[in-house]
Amino acid sequence: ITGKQILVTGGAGFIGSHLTRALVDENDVRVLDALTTGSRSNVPEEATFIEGDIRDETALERAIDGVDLIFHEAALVSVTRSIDEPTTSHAINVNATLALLEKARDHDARVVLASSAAMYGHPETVPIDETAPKRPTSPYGIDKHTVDQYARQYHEQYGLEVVALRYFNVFGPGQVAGPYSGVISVFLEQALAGEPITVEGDGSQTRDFVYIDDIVQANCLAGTTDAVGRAFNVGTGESVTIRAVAERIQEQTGTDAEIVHVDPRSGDIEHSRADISAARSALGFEPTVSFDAGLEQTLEWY
Ligand code: UD2
Repeated sequence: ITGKQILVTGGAGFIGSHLTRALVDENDVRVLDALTTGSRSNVPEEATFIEGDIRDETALERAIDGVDLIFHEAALVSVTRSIDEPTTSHAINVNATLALLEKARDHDARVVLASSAAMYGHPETVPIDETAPKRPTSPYGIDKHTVDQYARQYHEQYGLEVVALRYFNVFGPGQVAGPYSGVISVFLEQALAGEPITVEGDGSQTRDFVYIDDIVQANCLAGTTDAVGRAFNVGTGESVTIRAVAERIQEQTGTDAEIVHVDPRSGDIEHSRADISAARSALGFEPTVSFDAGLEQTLEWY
């Protein structure tokens, strides 16, 4: 993407900051971020930083005014946190996103929306294609399902150029571990600290882990595609068990940390693996980083 006026919401966070760094050389990029989980130091100098919450309509208006392309990455991203705080999840993931779509409509800006595989819930079969039943098992999944539908609606009703990207499990450098963070960052921190690696449940649950560079690739393709008004899975088409993730991390870090099993997580999805044929054919998306290579690069970041 070149020569565009771009807004990245959540641009100080894990996914948003990688995207901002990829865009900033060839475009005018603004970042809107409340710095609740993101950090200012993630935002490159060349980007214009606006500190503000996407729930604040004044901040949102200021951020959107004058842009022609929006990557909407700001969200409450944790499934567990959404179960603890469903109204906060709804306010951020649904209400603020709807306000953003409305402003994008006013300003005729394209929106690339971070949607999620969490909307599928427990799939009947894997791999999961975009037409699979949607039975989300968490407020987070319900919220992402809702905005994914609004995106399509905004295209059909108002002709807004919208693309929804249904991320599977994203990982990579810059994903900071915490109680609400992605499993790979949690396991890596535990392994490096020599603390027990906490597998929730028996570890037989599977996930399709997609490396951050490929998420950036998908977003850049969505920013210019003609295939607007659609939603695409973004994963690798491969999956691994959580137990295997713990073991790979044990090996790659050379830690003495043991793998322990703790209570399974409520609302947890058993199996998840993307069918990415739609993204391949319509966007030209092709994952480039294997799970092991991605893990190595993530480890180097620590
Ligand atoms: C991730 C994303 C979510 C959404 C979804 C799409 C994060 C934080 N969440 O939710 O935003 O896009 O993927 O599919 O990235 N686990 C352990 N031990 C731990 C932590 C987690 O065993 O210490 C397990 C957990 O029970 C689950 C799996 O690892 O089975 C993945 O958990 P997660 O929180 O990384 O991600 P997920 O799939 O709930």
